[in-house]
Amino acid sequence: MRIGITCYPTYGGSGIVATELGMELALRGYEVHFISYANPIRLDPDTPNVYYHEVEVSNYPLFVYPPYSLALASRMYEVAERQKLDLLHVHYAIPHSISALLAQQMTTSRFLPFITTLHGTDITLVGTDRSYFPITKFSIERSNGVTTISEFMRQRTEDFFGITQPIEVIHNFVNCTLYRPDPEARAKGRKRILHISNFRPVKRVNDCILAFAKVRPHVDAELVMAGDGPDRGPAEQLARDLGVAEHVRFLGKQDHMERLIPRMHALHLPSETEAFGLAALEAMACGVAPVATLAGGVPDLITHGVDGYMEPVGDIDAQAARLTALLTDERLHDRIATAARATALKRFCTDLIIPRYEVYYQQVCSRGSSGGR
Ligand code: GMT
Repeated sequence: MRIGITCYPTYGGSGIVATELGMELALRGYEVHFISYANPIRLDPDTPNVYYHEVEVSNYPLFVYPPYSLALASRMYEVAERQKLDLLHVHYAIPHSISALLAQQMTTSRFLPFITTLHGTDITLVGTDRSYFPITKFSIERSNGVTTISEFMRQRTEDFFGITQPIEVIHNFVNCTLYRPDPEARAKGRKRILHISNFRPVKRVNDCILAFAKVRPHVDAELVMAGDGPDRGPAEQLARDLGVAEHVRFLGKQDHMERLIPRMHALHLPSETEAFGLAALEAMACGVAPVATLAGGVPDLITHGVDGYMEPVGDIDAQAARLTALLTDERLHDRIATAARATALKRFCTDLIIPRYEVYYQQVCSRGSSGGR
């Protein structure tokens, strides 16, 4: 089967999932064509059966807002025709889904189905913006298949957009061979708490600093902040204001998370909302205990008190208490870390989840143009 995949190629979770999915499918013999404005960051160019097609958006003085959605639709259509694609699979609804619909309509010689995977803020934030609501609803309804990454997202999409067609929940996945514990690396140096995100307001990055300042009096720990985004500056300032700056390392964007994560003891994910929490899953696969918020789709992943913790959004004291306990109580840490790895292995490994996409692709393609969802 030949598949065109479109995603945001930067550091967001949806781009990571799309890229890892494409590479896994390619290993299983699919021909995978990434169509995007930049090379997806985790894409290994050496992977056989993987191709990359850049979308070029010309900038003309008349265009205050360059029409990326149109350039993308044209490129999708061209690639689909030339490479004889069987299917388009777009990650993150806006604007990829509507571009895929246009590409489908331009393809008059045959039926070109497209699947939209909803990842998070395309529904929880952006899709609820008045200016995006009608087009997001329309593009979801017109998709030949829709998947999302947690029960919460499915429910939220149905309730908010009034979508009645079935939405398939296919959880995010992790390569448990690549993401694995490294007890020796972890044993070296101080205790370490990790935060990974794109530092947007929804991630509540300052809560990491506030909680860390409450952990410090109990344990000589270090906070490692991986990623970058608009809230990085304010978080650095807060660390200085609270007198913990010398114990906080801001790493910026990182390419090889599988090398960084296993050195950590706990992951702190204090998000306002989180459709799934891929960062928490990657941490769990590495045997790093997650302390997250009870928000969105996180309960699909973490069982509170068993393989991690979920505390209320903004409850710094509760989050700091969990982090302190994990860093000071060796037996507790081992129990949670071992269970976290077991959860990743048992429920979210690549080998369990990728076949779900394969089956879904077959279903969508076999329905043809007349088959509704
Ligand atoms: O919204 C973001 O933080 C980025 C977004 C994305 O689509 O790039 O991440 C979402 O997708 C991830 C991968 O499926 C999920 O693990 C994240 O929970 C989700 N983020 C949010 O819902 C905030």
